[in-house]
Amino acid sequence: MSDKKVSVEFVEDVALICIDNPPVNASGVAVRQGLVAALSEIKEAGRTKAIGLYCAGRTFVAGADITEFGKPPLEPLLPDVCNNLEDFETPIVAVIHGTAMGGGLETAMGCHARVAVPTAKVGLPEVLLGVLPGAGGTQRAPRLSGIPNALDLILSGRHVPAKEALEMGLIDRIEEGSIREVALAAARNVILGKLPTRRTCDLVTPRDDAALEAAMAMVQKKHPHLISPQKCVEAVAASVGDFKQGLATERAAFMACLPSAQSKGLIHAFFGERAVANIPEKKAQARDVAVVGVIGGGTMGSGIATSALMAGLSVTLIEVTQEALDRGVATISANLDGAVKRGKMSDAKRDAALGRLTASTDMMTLADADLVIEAVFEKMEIKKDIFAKLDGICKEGAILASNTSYLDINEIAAVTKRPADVLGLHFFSPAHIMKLLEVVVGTQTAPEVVATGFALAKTMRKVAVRAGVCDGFIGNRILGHYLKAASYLVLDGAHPYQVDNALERFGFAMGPHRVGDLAGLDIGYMTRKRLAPSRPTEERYGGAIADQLSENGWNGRKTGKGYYVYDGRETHENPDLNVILDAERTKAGGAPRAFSDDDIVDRYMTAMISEAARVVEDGIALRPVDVDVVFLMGYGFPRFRGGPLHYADTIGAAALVERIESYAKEDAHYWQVPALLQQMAESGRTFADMNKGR
Ligand code: T1G
Repeated sequence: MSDKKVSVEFVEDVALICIDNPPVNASGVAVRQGLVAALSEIKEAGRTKAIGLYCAGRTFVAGADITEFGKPPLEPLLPDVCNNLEDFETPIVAVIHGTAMGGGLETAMGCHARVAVPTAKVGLPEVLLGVLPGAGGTQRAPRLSGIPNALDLILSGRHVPAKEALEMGLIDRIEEGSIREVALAAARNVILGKLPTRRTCDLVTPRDDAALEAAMAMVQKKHPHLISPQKCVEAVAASVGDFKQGLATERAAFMACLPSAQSKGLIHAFFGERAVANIPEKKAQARDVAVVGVIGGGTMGSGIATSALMAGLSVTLIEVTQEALDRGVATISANLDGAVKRGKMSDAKRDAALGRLTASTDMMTLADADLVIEAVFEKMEIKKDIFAKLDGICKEGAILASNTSYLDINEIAAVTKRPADVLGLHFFSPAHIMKLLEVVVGTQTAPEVVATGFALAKTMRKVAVRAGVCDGFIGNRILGHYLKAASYLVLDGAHPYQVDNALERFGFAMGPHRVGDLAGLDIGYMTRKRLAPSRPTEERYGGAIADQLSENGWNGRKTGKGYYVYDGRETHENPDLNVILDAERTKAGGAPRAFSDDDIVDRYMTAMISEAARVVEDGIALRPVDVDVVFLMGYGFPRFRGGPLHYADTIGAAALVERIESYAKEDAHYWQVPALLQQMAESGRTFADMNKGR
């Protein structure tokens, strides 16, 4: 197959330019060079009256080639290619299918008209990568659709369906048919005067200072940490003036964002969410899953059932009593209503989903399920009893999964005669909203069962990360470790509110105490009691303050009081907290001292990175990026920082080792240098190096 990315086909007085650069026709340098060459070829031929530009494969250009970011720019640059298209003397019609994103839509806006098939979507999602449309998008979109629409598109990064794009003025027509035929017909319509064309740069953007001011205020409030949203607004503002000056303003803004750590973090996140699908079992044949059994209709079970129903699967929900079953069904129904309210599904789809739900108190109903997910109490004995029963009930080849958040999958598998069909599917609450799924692989889990877990995640529009078996797998194991660091900070003098505020300024959606109140402080309380027998004697106990809160019945939001007091939608400081802090600090015998916000962030992050390094070292996570994706998708880690181990590379292993060694002077048991980090400090290897090619 020729590696030519762009071809020209002459059909009488029409020329068709076809871009063919799988998988998504990203406009890498070969595509850009090919487009320039195609225009020269057409000019040379001299007989063309109109041009149709379209793409082969599943989509129109999905954007600039993000893999080129951070490397020396290769001519011709995309902005120049878009200007070449616009300046070309023969009218060009872009024909859009799939998703014309970023540089793809910019390429289309550089053309003289745009036609889309009904299923096409367009967007300018560059802000999600920490940059902004850098090939004229901030100047052409406002000229075509006005400043409010352009700001909506550019600041949200959302995918706009063809019909809405037509209403916005981004496209001119919607036509059915095969892409090449639509392109040929569109070009012919130009020649017949049936499809008007114009240079976008000749249009004038209507002033709208109010929209610009409102947008700037919104991004400063909503994204105080981020650079590119404000730069987006500034660039769009320039679109009311001279076009070439506007392009220069856009270029400057783009170049201010591109080298930023934020953009590097967001791009790491983008590729990371795809890299985690690269597992050893990738080639194994996943089993078909049409009917999913869910045991337990509590928060998790009903959330999992909702997610499966929304993905088009049939669900059999099992509970022990009719009352519990009714509660589960009611929760599922409420979850689906919420999805309709959020515009995630239509009424009809909601009704169809409920039609696929079977609810029963009889486990025999699971006999024909393809995969069963147990989501009951986190008690090993209860789970073992259920898996032993399932083993006898479920058909051969059915997969048995536990939603346990930390228990040993191997121990559960051992009570069945089918350990190869057993794995962990650890969903995150609320399961019908959170995208992360830890697929926990037991020592005997068969490759096709792992592959089925990943296929199920894709069906449920979740991101699966492969995890080995240990207490807490990837996320909760690391969480348990760094929460101890937070508790030591508080015992040593930092106020819980200062810890929360410092970490929220770092970029976390919520600090650990606010998260604890939201999840329920009793969860941590029960975990500490569960782990108490195995806690090493030399380990400093940090849970006394949280224990006091739980023993007072103050378990957070659900009880109206925890670290904070909750009054409806209002959150206030807990006036009884300081007495507990003083009492427990006195009991601990330390001398409370002040910590700066930086101290707090450094200790918290160093603790997180240390345990994350051990999780990689132990092979519980396949790669560092897998840990990053777990924390980005499941623990509110700030996306622009790329995840704990991407962030670790910005500090450097040697500096991290130094920090741990200095902290170890206070607590040599807790602060130990992970062997992997020590090796990295000596060799200069980075976590990014460990991700390469894996
Ligand atoms: N560059 C390079 N590779 C890309 C890519 C891109 N723009 N988009 C996708 N891929 C890879 C992806 O990593 C995966 O690789 C494969 O293609 C399939 O992707 C100047 C500067 C288009 C909605 O942000 O949103 O233009 O894992 O699994 O689910 O203003 O891809 O198979 O090896 O996501 O069908 C702006 C990013 C770029 C769009 C398709 N564009 N892409 O989703 O497939 S910046 C974007 C997407 C820019 C200009 C600026 C999605 C998709 P692998 P996939 P999908």
